[in-house]
Amino acid sequence: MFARRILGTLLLTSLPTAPAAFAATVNVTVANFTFTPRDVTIQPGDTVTWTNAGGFHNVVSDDGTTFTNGAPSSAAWTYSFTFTAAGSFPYHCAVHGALGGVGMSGAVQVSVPGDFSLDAKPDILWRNQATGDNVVWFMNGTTLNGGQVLTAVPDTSWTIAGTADFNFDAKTDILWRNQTSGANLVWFMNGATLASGALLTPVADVNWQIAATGDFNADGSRDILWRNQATGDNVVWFMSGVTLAGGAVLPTVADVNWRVGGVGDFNADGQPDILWRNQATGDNVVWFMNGTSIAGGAVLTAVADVNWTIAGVGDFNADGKPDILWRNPAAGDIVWLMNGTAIASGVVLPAVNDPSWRIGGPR
Ligand SMILES: [Ca+2]
Ligand SMILES: [Ca+2]
Ligand SMILES: [Ca+2]
Ligand SMILES: [Ca+2]
Ligand SMILES: [Cu+2]
Repeated sequence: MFARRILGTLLLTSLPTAPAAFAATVNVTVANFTFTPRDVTIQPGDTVTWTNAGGFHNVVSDDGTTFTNGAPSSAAWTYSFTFTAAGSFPYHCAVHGALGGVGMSGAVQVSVPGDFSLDAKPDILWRNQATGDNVVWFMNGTTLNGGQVLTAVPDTSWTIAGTADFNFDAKTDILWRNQTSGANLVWFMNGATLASGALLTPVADVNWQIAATGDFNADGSRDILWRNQATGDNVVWFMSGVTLAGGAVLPTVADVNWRVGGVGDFNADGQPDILWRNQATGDNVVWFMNGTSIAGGAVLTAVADVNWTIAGVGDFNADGKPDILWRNPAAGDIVWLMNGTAIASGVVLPAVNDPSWRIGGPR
């Protein structure tokens, strides 16, 4: 039924011409014998721009070939490089640093959020909220291509709240929130293997839920979007790795039927936008963000059947445009491959009818 409606929408809608993909830019300041921020985590297609704010410096990748701005200079130079491939790209200043993180050095980590198989494609992370089992589906685009059982977390107070790189190693980590104690935790992952972890600042009021993650202030650290499901308040935590470094209050959405479905750059301006779904009306809306300010918005195709929830946002077909993952335990799950805010096509995934299985990412 739902799939048929998607097809109908596809056939009846002439797709608008999408803007050229314009990915995010992260700025690094070069001054005081330091690159600031030293570590950044970005997605394929994103750009890093270095600006010399004082001193005799340059930028050269440790491998000597991927990128360099040329000879050291005390001019007020600016240099940009767009990272198309996933991976770790350490770099240094040839005058004041050296290979391997010595002296004046930094690193750019490029990864696809929600990628646990390290193929630069988002996978689907599942948690069973009845048993505490966790499983990742390795996806090849929208095709299920194997999977792996992760460490179980029998305490079902823990929910999976996000999937992104929080420790600057170009590998997606798992953000957890305990909906009883208010504790927050990141599992640092090595692919689909738990390597270590870190506690984040707790939030005792469990009306606050982690809605999604995204780099809202373009500093190369993934930030955390919170929504209070009692008051409708919305807040972004600006993170520095796993350290809370600041925050911003977003407009309140008092009607708590509106849930955040995910974060992605739906208008291709390089800034993460916020996808909303109203679980009473079935309406879907995107806020186009300028940092943490609303700069505009768009209405997406409504899905009147509120048994459908938005389970994640990720670029499943690697075209640089965020796609939308829908879950309905009664029907089977669907990926909307998006062209901006228009549905380009819909793909039906293998059905998981047990509603205890929740999708934890990509988000
Ligand atoms: Ca990581
Ligand atoms: Ca950030
Ligand atoms: Ca945007
Ligand atoms: Ca896509
Ligand atoms: Cu230098």
